Amino acid sequence: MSSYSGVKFLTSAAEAHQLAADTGREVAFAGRSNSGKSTAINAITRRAGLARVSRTPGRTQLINFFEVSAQRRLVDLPGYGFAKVPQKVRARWLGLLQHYFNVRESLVGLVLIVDARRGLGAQDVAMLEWVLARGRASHVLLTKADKLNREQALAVLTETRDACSDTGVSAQLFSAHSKQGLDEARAVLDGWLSGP
Ligand SMILES: Nc1nc2c(ncn2[C@@H]2O[C@H](COP(=O)(O)OP(=O)(O)OP(=O)(O)O)[C@@H](O)[C@H]2O)c(=O)[nH]1
Ligand SMILES: [Mg+2]
Repeated sequence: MSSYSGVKFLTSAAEAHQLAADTGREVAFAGRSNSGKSTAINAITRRAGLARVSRTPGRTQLINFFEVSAQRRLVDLPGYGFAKVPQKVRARWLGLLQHYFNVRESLVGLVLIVDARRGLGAQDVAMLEWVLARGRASHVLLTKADKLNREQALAVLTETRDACSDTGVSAQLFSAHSKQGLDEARAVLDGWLSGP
C-alpha cells in the first residue's frame, strides 16, 4: 500500500501554462463546489491542512498539485456548480478544466466527489462522461456519509452504482469525519498510481 508520508504541495495553476510537468501518473479529484474534495485529499493522505478546506463554496479556484512521491501526484480541481460565482470567472475555470482533461497524459483516473445527501447530479454525470470519453477510469466517493443513516447511505450507493453500471465506474461510501471508506479509497488510488 502506498504511503503518503512524503506528500507535499507541488504547485498551483490558474492558467494552462502553469500545470505541473505532465510526466508519471496522477489522479484528479473533481466534484461540485463544497462537495468535500479538499477534505477527502487530506483524509486519504492523513495530512490535515494539506489541501485547503473552507465553509465558503468555491474556495479552490486553482488546480492544486500534490506530490505523493516522485512522478506520482494527486490533483485538487476547482469545484463546479456554485451559482454565486460570476459568469466570467466560471467560464475561465471551465476553460482551464477542459484544457486540463484534454491535454493531460499523466492523468490515470478521476475521483469524483459527490455529497451523499445529494447523489449524482447532471454536472457530475457530464463530468464522468467526459472523462470516460477520454479513456480514463473513474471512481465515485459518496462523501459526508456520516450525515446519513445506514439505510439512506445504502440507498444512495445502490442508486449510484445502478446509474454507473454500464460504464465501469465504481462507487463507494466515504466520510472524512468518521473515516468510513478510507482504505477502500486508498486501494483504488494505489491501483491507479502503481505501475510505470
Ligand atoms: N460531515 C462531513 N463534512 C464534510 C466531510 N467532508 C467535507 N466536509 C465539509 O464540507 C465542507 C466543504 O469541504 P471542502 O473539502 O472544502 O470541499 P471542496 O469540494 O474542496 O470545496 P471547493 O474547494 O469550494 O470546491 C467543509 O465544511 C468540510 O468540513 C465529511 O466527510 N463529513
Ligand atoms: Mg476545495
